[in-house]
Amino acid sequence: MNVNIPKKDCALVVVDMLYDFIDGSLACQETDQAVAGTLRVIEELTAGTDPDNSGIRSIFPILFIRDHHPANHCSFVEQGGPWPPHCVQGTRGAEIHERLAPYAAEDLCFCKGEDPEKEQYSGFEGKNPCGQSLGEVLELMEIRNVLICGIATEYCVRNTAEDLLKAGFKPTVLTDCIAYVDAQGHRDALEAMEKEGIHCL
Ligand code: VGL
Ligand code: ZN
Repeated sequence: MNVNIPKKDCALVVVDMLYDFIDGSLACQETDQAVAGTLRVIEELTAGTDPDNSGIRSIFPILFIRDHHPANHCSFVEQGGPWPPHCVQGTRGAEIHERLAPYAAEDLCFCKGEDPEKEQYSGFEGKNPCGQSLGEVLELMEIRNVLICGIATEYCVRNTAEDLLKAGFKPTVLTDCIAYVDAQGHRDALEAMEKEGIHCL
């Protein structure tokens, strides 16, 4: 994919590319393609533009969202919620995919779903280790254009994109880089997002 979007004022947000959504307890569909697509996009966005081919890659802001639940989270079936236990703090299932993890700076990782009583699909209010939210950090970085990839289209990707739009950012969902729970749900979510004014590229 060619991301024909100006890199100026732009960041990539990688949503929930965590093992439980990739191959674990809540494994989604098309996750291998989504991870590979995300790696391709990162390669493109960080490709060096230096004329002497020094091999130095450019800096491009990449922010990560992590579903990060306590073991008794309300969204788990045992607590009456809809999901099997997933992304429990301290487990492999809550870790970022190993090919993507090298790009994840600690202060640009935002955890959500940490309150046992609250479902939190959107990454917008996710918090980094300093307690800053994704929205706040994007503001501080003077980012306007936000590319979004990740899992799952119908839940965290959609909710994050909608919150970004509401807050005045320009979200673009990268459709080669997202995975989903249900194929029809995925298509419906893309259609709904387009109608709302979220660019799906
Ligand atoms: C998600 C189901 C449960 C998501 C999180 O991030 O899309 N989906 N928890
Ligand atoms: Zn969750």
